[in-house]
Amino acid sequence: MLTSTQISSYNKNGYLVVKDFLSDTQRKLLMERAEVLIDDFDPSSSHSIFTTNEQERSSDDYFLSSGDQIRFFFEEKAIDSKGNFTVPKQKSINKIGHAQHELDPIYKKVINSLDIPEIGKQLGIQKPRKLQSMHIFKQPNIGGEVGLHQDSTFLYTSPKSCIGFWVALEDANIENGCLQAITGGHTIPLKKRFKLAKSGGTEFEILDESPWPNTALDLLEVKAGTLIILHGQLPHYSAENTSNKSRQAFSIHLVDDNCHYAEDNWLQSSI
Ligand SMILES: O=C(O)CCC(=O)C(=O)O
Repeated sequence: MLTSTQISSYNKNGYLVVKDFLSDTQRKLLMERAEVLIDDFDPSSSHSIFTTNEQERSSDDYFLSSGDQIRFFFEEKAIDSKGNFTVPKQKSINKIGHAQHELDPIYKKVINSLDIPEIGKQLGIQKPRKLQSMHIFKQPNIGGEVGLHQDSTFLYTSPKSCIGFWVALEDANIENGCLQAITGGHTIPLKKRFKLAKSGGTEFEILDESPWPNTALDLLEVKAGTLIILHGQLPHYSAENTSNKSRQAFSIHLVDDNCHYAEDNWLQSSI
């Protein structure tokens, strides 16, 4: 649970860093489980790349129907122009998502042992719903950039309620593509929504035309086990990982079930 000082800090900055949120045992459980899931995954069954540049953000059926599944998305640079893998399978995955918190016994047990819903309530969510989980790899040398974005763009409710819980499974720093954020930027209006288009596929709806403020991003360098709580309107980013160290993280997003979940959000889940 958070102290009143931590809650004030979150409200002021739009994010909060909480050290030692996950134990070494819990981190290892998640990382070892991911390895087993990847071993069991047949890469010939899908070539879905998670393109981290927002304009090209993956919107194939495999991605769009992953809200209540456990699916595997490749790093863009893991597959060459001829469709051949440039790295071994374990090093090719950008992320696993988006429902392992419900469907996988090990993820579920670890996540349910954390007081994420209670913290969500402290931060204003009345009826917390764990909507989406992601195991993010930021693979050595090829880990893709994640463009500056606000999470409510992708998980939209009325009123807006999304909060991201991002946990470093390994040390995250400038070398391997740690998170970066505009401190206090959660007061910036939501720029756009990513949604299902009536004609099929997905589209962005522009909500606010103004440019991002000309402010430097703050580096959120953290040790393994640290939680970073991200307000749904906080602009955040991570650079490519050009180092030879991975930067694994686990994230889960809460929304308030008392708020209206948009029918045209890309993520639709039946669980
Ligand atoms: O892990 C990253 O590099 C980005 C994660 C992110 O932006 C998110 O979970 O919203």
